[in-house]
Amino acid sequence: MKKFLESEIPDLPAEECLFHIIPAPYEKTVSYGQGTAQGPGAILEASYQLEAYDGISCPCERGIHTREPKHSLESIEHEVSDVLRLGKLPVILGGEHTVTAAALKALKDSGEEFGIVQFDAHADLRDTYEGEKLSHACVMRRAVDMDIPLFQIGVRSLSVPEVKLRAELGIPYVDGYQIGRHGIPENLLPEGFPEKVYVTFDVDGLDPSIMPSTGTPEPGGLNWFQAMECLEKIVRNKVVIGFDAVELAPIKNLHAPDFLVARLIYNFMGLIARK
Ligand SMILES: [Mn+2]
Repeated sequence: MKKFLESEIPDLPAEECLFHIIPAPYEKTVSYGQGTAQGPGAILEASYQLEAYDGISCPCERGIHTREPKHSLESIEHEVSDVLRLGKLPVILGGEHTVTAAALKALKDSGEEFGIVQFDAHADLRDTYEGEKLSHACVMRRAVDMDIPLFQIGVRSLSVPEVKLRAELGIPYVDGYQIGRHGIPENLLPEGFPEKVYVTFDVDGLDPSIMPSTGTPEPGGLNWFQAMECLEKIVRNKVVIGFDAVELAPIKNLHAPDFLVARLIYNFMGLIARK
């Protein structure tokens, strides 16, 4: 696999790089379209087309180190732990959404107090899915089980038990239709949300018109500028301790969505690096 932005970045030793990319081509429980195992490779390949200058600055000057791909949840967790030990910022490239559970476990074990901001079309709050507890459709439920505060952005597909669970636990959210009608709220995250946040970006949170390359697309998602506005607001008010981009299932000969994810990651790095 290629390295993120390898064509442009200064050659810094790994331990000096702020961002540590962990490719996680894990795909076990995908329910509809397949192909997320090809996600990390496609993102890294597309990153070759990025410019070092993101429009405002050169985030790559802070160092981007791409690690070897990790294929199991255990090895992903181990890798994230290692990045955290170095005091650096893990960036996980999925793979199905389940990989987030591995990252959260590593963060939790490191003793970090944090909340999760989830971009997604789906709530992912089912207790089990097709008999599986560690499924992409259950990943945020596992976070709730770990007592990690959760905020959901762009959701528009939920089961009735998920709606009930949200109400029962008071899980805060700004759903797809709210964003469609009113845009991004001035104060995005609720008051009292943890100071440190992990951001999990399921690409199906975006509208299928710009993100067709995903297994379970849903109409009514975020557009590019809405996604950027959310990321800006998160970085402005919180400390991002890690993030992932998951569920990209590349479509052959359709490069725009792959490039979109590479660009989204790089812009997010820019916001973090400039803070
Ligand atoms: Mn998801």
